[in-house]
Amino acid sequence: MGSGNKRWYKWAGAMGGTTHRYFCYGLLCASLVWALLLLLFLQLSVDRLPAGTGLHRRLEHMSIHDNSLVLSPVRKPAIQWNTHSVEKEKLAGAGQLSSELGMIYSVDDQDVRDFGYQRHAFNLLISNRLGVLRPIPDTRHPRCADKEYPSPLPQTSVVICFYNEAQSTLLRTVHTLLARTPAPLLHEILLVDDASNLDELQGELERYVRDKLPSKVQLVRNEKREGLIRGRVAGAVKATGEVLVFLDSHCEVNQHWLEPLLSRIQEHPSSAVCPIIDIINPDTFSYSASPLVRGGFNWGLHFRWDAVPPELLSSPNAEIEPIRSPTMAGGLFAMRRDYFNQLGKYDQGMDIWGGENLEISFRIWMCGGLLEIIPCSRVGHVFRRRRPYGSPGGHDTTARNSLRLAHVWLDKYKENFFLLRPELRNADFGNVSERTALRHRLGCKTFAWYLQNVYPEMDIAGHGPPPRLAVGKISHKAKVVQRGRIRHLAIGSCLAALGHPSDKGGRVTLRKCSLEDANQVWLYNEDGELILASLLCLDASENRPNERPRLMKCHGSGGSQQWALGKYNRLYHAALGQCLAAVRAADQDDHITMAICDRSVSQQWQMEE
Ligand code: UD2
Ligand code: MN
Repeated sequence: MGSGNKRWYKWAGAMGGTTHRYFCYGLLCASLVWALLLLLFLQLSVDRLPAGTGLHRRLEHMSIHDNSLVLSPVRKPAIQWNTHSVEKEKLAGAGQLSSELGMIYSVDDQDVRDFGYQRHAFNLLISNRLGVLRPIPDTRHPRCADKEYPSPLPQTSVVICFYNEAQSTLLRTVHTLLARTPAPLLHEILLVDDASNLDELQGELERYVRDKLPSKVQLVRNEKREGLIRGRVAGAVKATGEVLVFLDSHCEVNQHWLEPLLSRIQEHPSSAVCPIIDIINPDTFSYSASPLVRGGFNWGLHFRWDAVPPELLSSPNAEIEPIRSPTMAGGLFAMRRDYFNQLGKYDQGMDIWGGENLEISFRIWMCGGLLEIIPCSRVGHVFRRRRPYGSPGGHDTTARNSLRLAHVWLDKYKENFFLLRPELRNADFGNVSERTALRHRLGCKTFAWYLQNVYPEMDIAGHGPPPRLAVGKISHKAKVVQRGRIRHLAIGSCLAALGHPSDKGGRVTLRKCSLEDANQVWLYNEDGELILASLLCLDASENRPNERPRLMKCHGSGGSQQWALGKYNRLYHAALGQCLAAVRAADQDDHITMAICDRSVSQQWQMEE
């Protein structure tokens, strides 16, 4: 380019002065005419694009924001509701997400995304773009569709307690409930606001509930922050349905989720039943099926998922029949309202978050009830990697709540807990006399009985090997779809490790393409991973936009390691909403970084054999 320019000046300079001037005027006029024609053409093409297509939206955003070079302050995310009808949902089928749903088109999009990760620990940009109702795959076992449920079934009050939940996830929880629950079974939905201070959850939410939702949806406000435990009790006290269902505020219920729960409760009134909790990925909002697992715990009094013991899976119908579960995860379950009250609701001395799920699980089993997972009922939940909120005063409420439950329910086995948490032996946990009185009043069995009869797989001494854990690294071997070098089209060099390809955390760079160099050989597999030299995966952390990607151990769970070789030769990173770019800086070495996708030549790559 540079040498081309020099040639042009030489040629122009060789011409006479006047000729030169006329030539320049001519050129200027011609350019103006061309520019006008080009503008006209662009306008016509945009008008002809169907509204909502990627390009249309893209241009719309660019025309508004392209000149805003100054970073704008974090703004309240604007929500564009996709008013999707159930009919439309059926027509669309349970389609997968467009991989470009998280694409950042403007500084405003970037703001929404950053604000979302900070306040909610998930990709708010995608959540907002999904609208209030979207198709999700029917993840039930195929034989669940043949099951028939008795009629009538009891009416249900759904209690959803929330604190600073994003409006889009909260309303999607409500709209999926309205769309996928038979209306006669849904008595009411109680939204309990635990004194949130997010703007969008104040007047705007109140108006939405009043004007856009049926009257069976009600908003109840806690005067001060109570935490999810007392918050749920406040909802349960207001509820008038025969059955209570508790849900987190970022769920999407699936087809026929309620009928299997209610019919089991009808058969067995003193039971608490849970759906299988499907996974909504916090970075991409993709919805995927969870395997059939059950609840357990460890002596640190943390909930964990366990594999279902094989003897419970021996019957031919095991995958569609209720499975007894020693504990519940906590957020999603149903039980009769009278049973919930008679069993002592929750321990209202517990604050904010944690421990209540094990407490109610032990109480159910030890006091004569039944706790089960119902595989034909499925509800998706956004599983976040961190809790985005704290507790007032910054207290560790989980430790205090766990102490309360240990003192009331664990008998001598609380020693196993203190063995792991010696610092809590003399810590304050308030007064539990009401709860111990409740235990006596209900004539509950001992914790030794629970361990022997409900959770015999548990290591009683508090050491030794834990039972088969369901979670952990599932080694995966995704099919390779392409193998080769990744060439930067404009620069002509290939993507390679900056250091040794086995250096974890190492950067990537561009090198002269060479067929001999193993350090330039990438595998692209059906999980969207880009694996260098069969060793490490190209990884761009979801919460670090505009930064340089690294080579990391392949984790097999998408998100930070999921790439799409997409339109305009770009390497798109769905979780981040950005594209891989090579930056040429005069004062610096070239470097590879994540950047807002802009179709420029700096972002064009090609994978070649
Ligand atoms: C899991 C449970 C959750 C609860 C928790 C232990 C699932 C899917 N989730 O945590 O229901 O049992 O373990 O306590 O099993 N909230 C309030 N006020 C607060 C804090 C939270 O209303 O002060 C709401 C929050 O908006 C959400 C619900 O309580 O709707 C659960 O909180 P979470 O989603 O942060 O908890 P999670 O899923 O990590
Ligand atoms: Mn949750």
